[in-house]
Amino acid sequence: MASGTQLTTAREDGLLLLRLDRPDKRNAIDDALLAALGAAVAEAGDDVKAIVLYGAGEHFCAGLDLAEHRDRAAVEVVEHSRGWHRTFDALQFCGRPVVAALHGAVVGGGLELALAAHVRVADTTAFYRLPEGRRGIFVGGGASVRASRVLGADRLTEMMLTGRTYDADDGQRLGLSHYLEPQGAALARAKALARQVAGNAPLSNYLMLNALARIAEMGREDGLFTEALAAALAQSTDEAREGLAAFLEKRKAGFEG
Ligand code: 1HE
Repeated sequence: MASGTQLTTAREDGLLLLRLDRPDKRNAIDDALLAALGAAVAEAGDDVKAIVLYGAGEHFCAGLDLAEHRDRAAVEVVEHSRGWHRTFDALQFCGRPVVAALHGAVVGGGLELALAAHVRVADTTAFYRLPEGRRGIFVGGGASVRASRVLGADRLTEMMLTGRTYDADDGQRLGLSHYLEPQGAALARAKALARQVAGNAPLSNYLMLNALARIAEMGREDGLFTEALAAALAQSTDEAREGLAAFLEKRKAGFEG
């Protein structure tokens, strides 16, 4: 287990565990924590098959560290926000499945971070809020894009205008989480799902992680054409032959990589 000042990393079978580790500050993200997250993702070696992201203490993450928030010129705010975008994009498109375990506050930039994960497992203590609109600021960590894709721009607008809180059941219903577990059980489920997903065929996983989000941004014709190319890539591999043979032979597929 390696402990930076704010992010603790550990390895467990092919999983890289990333724990936001500022529980006294509700895991608020300051520049150092953002940099540590980016570095941990960039330095993950080929032996990392999946990433599990979670928070220490009672909450997943309280978003931007407001103590570090100071008067910035507009151009500095743009640069700061673009830094969050780069880091969360690097996580989303790191080529490995990212599974987030959510509990307590999943708030502001914490929700933006969670939405960069591919699989989200919440426990019953999780709640979701975007308080930016009530604090006189705006989202800057990707919510306009990622939360809009999940909630729709209409619901996102209302959520930000009123600063309402969605509880764990709401979050599950709305797609902010994909799984809802009893209190304290999200991390174990997240690890189990990460192991399961990491066992898929590598190219098939790569395409799910990289092609689907991009195809969703394309026009219909381009999307369908790109899908056909991705299908051709996946279906002409040994892994596809193994996956289909395993189904027909009623056995578990064994993928390499
Ligand atoms: C913080 C932060 C923070 C807590 N930055 N220090 N995010 C927010 O507006 C959310 C602000 N936080 C909260 O609403 C609450 O803290 C929680 C609901 C998350 C948790 O409540 P609670 O009662 O468990 O904790 P607390 O007593 O409010 O806070 C405990 C300590 O954490 C306290 O510090 P202390 O030194 O007085 O003990 C808080 O100041 C500190 N703390 N949250 C700094 N966010 C790229 S743009 C992204 C834009 C945003 O994310 S804006 C949304 C920011």
